Amino acid sequence: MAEKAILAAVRKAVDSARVVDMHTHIYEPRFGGLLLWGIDELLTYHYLIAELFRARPDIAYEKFWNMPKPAQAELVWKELFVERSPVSEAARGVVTCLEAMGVKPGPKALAEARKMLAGCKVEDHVDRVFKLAGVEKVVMTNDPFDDAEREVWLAGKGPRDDRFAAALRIDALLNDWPAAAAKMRAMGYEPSGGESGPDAAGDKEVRRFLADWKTRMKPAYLAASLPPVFRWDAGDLPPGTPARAAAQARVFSRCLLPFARDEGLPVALMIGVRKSVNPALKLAGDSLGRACVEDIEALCLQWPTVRFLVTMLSRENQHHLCVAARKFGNLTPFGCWWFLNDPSIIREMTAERIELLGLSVIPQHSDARVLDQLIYKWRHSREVIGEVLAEKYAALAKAKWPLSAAKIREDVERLFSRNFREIARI
Ligand code: FIX
Ligand code: ZN
Repeated sequence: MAEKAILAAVRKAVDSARVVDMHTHIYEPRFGGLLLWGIDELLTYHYLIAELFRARPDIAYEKFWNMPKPAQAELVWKELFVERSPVSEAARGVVTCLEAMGVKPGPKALAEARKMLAGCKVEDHVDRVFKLAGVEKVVMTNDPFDDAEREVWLAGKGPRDDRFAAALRIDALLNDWPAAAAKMRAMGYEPSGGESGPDAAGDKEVRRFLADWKTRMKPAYLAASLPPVFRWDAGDLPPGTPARAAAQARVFSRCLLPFARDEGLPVALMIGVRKSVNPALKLAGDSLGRACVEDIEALCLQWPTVRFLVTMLSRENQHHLCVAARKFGNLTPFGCWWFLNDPSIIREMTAERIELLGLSVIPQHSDARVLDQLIYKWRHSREVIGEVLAEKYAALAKAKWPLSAAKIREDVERLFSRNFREIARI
């Protein structure tokens, strides 16, 4: 194939690939208000709120939080889209969404978008956004410790929309054992043990809890977000280990990992978040820290039958994570998470992943919190991932390797859906 034809074939394959988005915070419409959508939700996304306070550090946090959401959205629009050009990734994302939905981008677009979406049925908007984003299926983030969400699951309101897979998210169990144990007791479980985690009987109750929610949710994987430093092995607790770390290690090694192994469930670990570095920013107040990839290597070595999906929040961890994945076939890096989901870093991460791991990675997830974000998060990512892939195929062609549009399509499908489907067995 001539280079021009290759570039066109790669661009076509990447832009038309049907995506399975393995990590989002969006919900099926049956979850009601938990599914965020529309222009006011787009503008009050926590990424943009952080950027608003950079543009207007004079605004008191509480004053902003006490404003009704439409007023918050109007303030973000004024400061980041009218007073300034929306050049940041999160702001440009809103512009991409507006343009894709047929709203003429510009200072008047907020009013026009509100008018266009007013009275729109959420189910129709789901269909429209999935089509515009080229997304076939998303994985939700489902937290049994969230009271509002738990009610929906317990009510058993169906039928489920099979475009939305579940993920059983158990941060609370790992990162705040005493509070999780209290909630489990209120749900009718007996997680015996103390501040430092469950005892033997408590381990059984935690596994019963996990089994009940696995039956209810039918999750694609178990998921947890972890701080940069975390303990996962109760066997190596030095004397004087703080109770919180001891509890985390006990729940991880005596409940979560054996359960995942026995049930054949993949474990998705999102590592490196430092919660509430600036509490006044609420969801926008989290930051990151460099984690220890050696711990992930040890985890993969000790649990060889568990399939680990790992994303890390620090740019400095990415290369070592790729090398670790070369050592362990049960480790698959995924996504350019959160502060890494920017074209300049997606380009760097995708190139080093393809160079070190070939087609055996999951290059992206959206982390969409607002339904409409699927449009921009995937359009922006396809743009960059396509450029990186085109360069690799052009180099193959230069060395006279035979290429075809069909083979390129097949390769691209692995990256955008097949690798995840095979790991999650969905
Ligand atoms: O832990 C997570 O799932 C993170 O992705 C979120 O907590 C975070 O707020 C987010 O949405 C980042 O994109
Ligand atoms: Zn997330």
